[in-house]
Amino acid sequence: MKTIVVLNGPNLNLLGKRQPQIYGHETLEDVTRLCEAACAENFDIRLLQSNHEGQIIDWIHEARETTCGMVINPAAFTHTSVAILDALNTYEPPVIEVHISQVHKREAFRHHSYVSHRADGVIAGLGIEGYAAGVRRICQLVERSTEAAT
Ligand code: DHK
Repeated sequence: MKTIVVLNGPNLNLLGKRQPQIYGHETLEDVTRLCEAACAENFDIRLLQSNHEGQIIDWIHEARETTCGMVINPAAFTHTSVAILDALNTYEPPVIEVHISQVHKREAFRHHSYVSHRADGVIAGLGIEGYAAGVRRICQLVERSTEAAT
């Protein structure tokens, strides 16, 4: 099994309850189910969420050795964290950045992303369906690179 890590930043533990007019009514458990349904055979999903920047950085470091790709919604850390960008720059497999909301239609401070300096793809505004699209893309990239190596 190849593991795809789905990392979530601050306040996403409240998904479904928090500003549902922006983030929807679905929960992080729904995101897990969606990601599991989206991933190809021989892949599994490890979904993690933390409100703490250092914890997310530690998980990125751990993921270097244990995962084949990453879908990350860094939430507010997207717009503030050089430290998460630096951690992602130590991670070699593909990275897809996801935002549930269409951040470019929102406040100007949400328009810049440090994580986009590293991400191989960026998805915004598809609701939680964006995570599934991210997982499908990781599977495709990993399968292509496996084929190219054989
Ligand atoms: C989630 C957050 O918590 C915000 O801080 C970001 C992102 C947008 C999202 O759309 O998933 O600005």
